[in-house]
Amino acid sequence: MRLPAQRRRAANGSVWLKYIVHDLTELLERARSDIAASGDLRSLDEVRVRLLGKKGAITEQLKAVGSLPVSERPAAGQAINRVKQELQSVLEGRRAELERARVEAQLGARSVDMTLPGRGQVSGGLHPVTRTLERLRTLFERAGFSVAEGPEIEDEFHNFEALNIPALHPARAEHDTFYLRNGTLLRTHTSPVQIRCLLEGKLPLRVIAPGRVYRRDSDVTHTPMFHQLEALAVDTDISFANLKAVLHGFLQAFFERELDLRFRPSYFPFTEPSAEVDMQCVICNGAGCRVCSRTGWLEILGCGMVHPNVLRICGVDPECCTGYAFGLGIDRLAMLRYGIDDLRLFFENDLRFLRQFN
Ligand code: 2U9
Repeated sequence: MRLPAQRRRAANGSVWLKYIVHDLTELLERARSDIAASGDLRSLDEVRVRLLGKKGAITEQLKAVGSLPVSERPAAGQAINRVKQELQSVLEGRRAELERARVEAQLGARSVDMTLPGRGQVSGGLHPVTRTLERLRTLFERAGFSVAEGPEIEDEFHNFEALNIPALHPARAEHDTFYLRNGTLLRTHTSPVQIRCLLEGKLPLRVIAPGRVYRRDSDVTHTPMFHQLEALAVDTDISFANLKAVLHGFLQAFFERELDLRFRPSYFPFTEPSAEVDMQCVICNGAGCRVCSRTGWLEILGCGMVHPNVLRICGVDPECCTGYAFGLGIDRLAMLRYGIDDLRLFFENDLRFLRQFN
């Protein structure tokens, strides 16, 4: 079919210049080939606008129908609309094709290899000192001790005086105390916790007090904060023999082997008699090595019978009750158990070190 009035208008350079053709069949063919040649959604849309847009070739054809003789108008209108519908469907088909290709290209570029192992979650673990503390807790609870806690900021009475260390007593200097304001201080040992237990007045008492303690001390074997565990048993018939038996049983359970102990007389203001305890070296089994300075023995804890003055200050009559006490460094036990030779490793938070305990 011939097309109406196009040539004239095309000479003005309108967008449908490209589609100036002699009949609709030719227009349809050209449009089909342009649609097929559109390589992406954007160029396809340009073709759509050239055909069906406000000034598109088809739209102009429809507008020009009015200039035909009345008798020819219906047939021309129907023919143009058929072509319009055909083009709309071809455009939609190509649009869907290009859209699919775009999605596939995107998926291809960001391909996911489902066979790769997942990243997973790195699970944390307990710090070796915490693990050691938990182990100590379990062992002592099994032996009938309860666990007590108390403040890390203390006063001089609970930290010193009640422990038979009055003001100006030389032992105060040994403790290298961090003094705070208003007569408070960072506790230098966990003994004030047991003092508070005794002051509560409930006997018999079998208690352990683990926790952080603070001293102005820093070198290869000392850190300003370290972890201590102290134990206290007070009852009507407590003897040094009980103390020895409990210590022997505890150390053998902790290190999971038979161990010899030796008690050397010592002095602490809060116990009398007092002793320092060495155990057979767990590294060389007593043969002598670098860790035990070739002696075969490791200094492991201090102990003694609670000084009568301490009992009296806490309202316990030393004539009817006796008690034993001992104290040890948890960090040192952890070092021996895990074979660590530098105390500072526990406090540097180096993940390469800590992950070994997960
Ligand atoms: C009360 C009565 C007595 C606690 C004791 C020790 C001996 C001792 C040290 C071991 C290594 C501290 O961590 S360390 O530096 N401790 O030698 N501690 S007897 O005696 C007490 C505690 C509380 C009421």
